[in-house]
Amino acid sequence: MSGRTLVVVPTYNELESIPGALERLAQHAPEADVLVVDDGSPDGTGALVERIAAEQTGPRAVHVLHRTGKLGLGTAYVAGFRWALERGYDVVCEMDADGSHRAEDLPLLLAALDGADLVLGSRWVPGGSVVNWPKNREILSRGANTYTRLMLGIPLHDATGGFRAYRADLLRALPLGEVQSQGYCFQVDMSWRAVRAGARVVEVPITFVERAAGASKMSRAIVVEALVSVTRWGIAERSRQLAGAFRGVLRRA
Ligand SMILES: Nc1nc2c(ncn2[C@@H]2O[C@H](COP(=O)(O)OP(=O)(O)OP(=O)(O)O)[C@@H](O)[C@H]2O)c(=O)[nH]1
Ligand SMILES: [Mg+2]
Repeated sequence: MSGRTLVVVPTYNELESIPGALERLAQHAPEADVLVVDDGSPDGTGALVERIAAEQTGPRAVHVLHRTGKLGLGTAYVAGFRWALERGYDVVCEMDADGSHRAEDLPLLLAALDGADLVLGSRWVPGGSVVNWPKNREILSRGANTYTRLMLGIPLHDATGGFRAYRADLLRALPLGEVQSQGYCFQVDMSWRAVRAGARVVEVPITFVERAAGASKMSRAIVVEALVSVTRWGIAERSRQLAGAFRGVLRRA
């Protein structure tokens, strides 16, 4: 899909990874502007991105949104989405800074947006893959996605992934102020809200590469948040469906 595109990249201590990520984006998606949302990284990621932004010579602009401290991935993305909507971007993408999401896959996501409102870069559809991921991470991710699909009844194979492209119109239609989730849960929350809003959500295969430098921010708390929320949402959804069916039976009786 054409139109002005912004790639939102959240960072917390990604000093080693962010220069390469920005370089590869310039190479593979030269028209897309970038917004790095940095949570006051103690390693100086924010200041480094400021320097890189000032040196840009190509067609794209690099911006930095500095936040005061580590406020979480969900609020970082919501802040980035708001920033994009205020500036009239047509397409807003999410991408990690750590090299796991390959800039060369971004044009595939953007192309698929022609027939969709939200495109998910997916590890768990035919053609998708993970590189250098420990077996336990793969089992966790596959398991979490199967559980999410069954609990919520949505036909998505990688609702926890954070490499995606949104039409700005969809983001405008979703109640961003209501989204409390962080971590993987944020990605599931947004996918589910999109499906319930009637959006066209499609998945395209990506190759996901384990980070080569820096530390993961994945934690037990992030996994528990996702598990608890998906279970809660699933039960609420089933109760709604049951109540609807029950009302139907009563009407017919
Ligand atoms: N602004 C901001 N960025 C964050 C925060 N937590 C994580 N990030 C960034 O979000 C992206 C994904 O975080 P990762 O640590 O790679 O987490 P992950 O991809 O789920 O886990 P790994 O597979 O271990 O890398 C990276 O670019 C992080 O720097 C946060 O609280 N605030
Ligand atoms: Mg990562």
